Amino acid sequence: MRKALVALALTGVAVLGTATPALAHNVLISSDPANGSSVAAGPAKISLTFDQYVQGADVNQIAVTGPGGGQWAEGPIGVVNNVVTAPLRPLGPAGKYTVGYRVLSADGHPVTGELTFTLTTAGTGTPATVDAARSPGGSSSAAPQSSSTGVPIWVWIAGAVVLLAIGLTVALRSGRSVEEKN
Ligand SMILES: [Cu+2]
Repeated sequence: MRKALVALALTGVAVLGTATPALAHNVLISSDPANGSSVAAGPAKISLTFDQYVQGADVNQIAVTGPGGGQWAEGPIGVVNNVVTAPLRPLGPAGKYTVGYRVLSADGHPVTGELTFTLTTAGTGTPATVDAARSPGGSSSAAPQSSSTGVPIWVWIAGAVVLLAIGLTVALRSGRSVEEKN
């Protein structure tokens, strides 16, 4: 019995010890337009594909910044499993467009990144007046994001299991009545 508890405690410690590296954040695996690509006409939308599903959340954002700082993404952001999309306005000046994103990983952490594509032929569009595409129902850009950086609940559960196991081990070690029953 004691051996089992110690083993359980050690397992819990091992799980906690490897929690951070084992739970990888979402990684962008492809996009449309592709990073570094050139397009002759502005695409209707930006599409980002991740290695794991993305959580639908207000923190999801995609901003597309064009030459001269104009903003070209226009919400709402769509999330379907591991693909996040943002509608684009018809693009304007030729040049480099930077796609910046922040999405909520499957593990509950926000991840950010950016990629670029080049518009080779100027379009007739004009930039947006809002600064980024947002999730449906997304609140203002001033919304607090503290809740998205919390430790996943299972870490607390694993920690509680470890503490319980250690507590039981100590109790068994010092508890005479329990020893006599065995
Ligand atoms: Cu994470």
